[in-house]
Amino acid sequence: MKKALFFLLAASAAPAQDAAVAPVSAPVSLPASSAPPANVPIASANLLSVARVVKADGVQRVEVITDGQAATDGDVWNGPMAAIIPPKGEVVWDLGQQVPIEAALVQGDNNDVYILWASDDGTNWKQIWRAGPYSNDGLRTRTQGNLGASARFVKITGEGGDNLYSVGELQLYASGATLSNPPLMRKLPPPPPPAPFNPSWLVLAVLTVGLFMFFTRRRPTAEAKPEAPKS
Ligand SMILES: [Ca+2]
Ligand SMILES: [Ca+2]
Repeated sequence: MKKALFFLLAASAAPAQDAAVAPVSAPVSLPASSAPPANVPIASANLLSVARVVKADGVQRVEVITDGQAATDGDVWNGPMAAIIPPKGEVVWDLGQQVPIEAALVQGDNNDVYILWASDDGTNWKQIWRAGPYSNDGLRTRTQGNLGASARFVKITGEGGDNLYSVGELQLYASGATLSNPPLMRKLPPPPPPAPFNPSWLVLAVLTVGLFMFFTRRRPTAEAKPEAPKS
């Protein structure tokens, strides 16, 4: 009984916390430390990461061109991390607004030329970079700075080579300094599939076991000595 009376007195003596809360409608001034963080500088971003594809007729896996991932250089030209662009095909992006383009990175099939185009209106185009062929096979990364371009629309096309075009990644930067540390994730190629089962090994194993059992059972009879004639 004394314990219950103690808690009753303690509760009545405690300050009413709800009364200390400011009304919801009261103006609130945040301290300086609560200000939102500064935006990530656009100079280090891939301008195509927020672009919209407006044309990609006949292109397979167009989404992998701007997903920020690239296969290891030397990977097969038509693997799952590369978009296949048909001959005379093109991929066109809308960057949303006119932006400066100072540097670019493209990973494409080694034996072709990949051309980067820029446009202010999506109709009149000018070449701003021709990424030439590469000596070694497979997907290969090319980079270029000092482009000094500005565009709202960009596109990439393939030319020359063997008429088989693929692009694993295309990135555009507002600063050439981004080329030293591009926002790019390299992925190792998938492991090769297991070797197919060769039935000839099974046939050889069965024959070996069969021959062993055959000769093992016949040996006592073949080696049995003839019984000596009785005198
Ligand atoms: Ca090619
Ligand atoms: Ca990619």
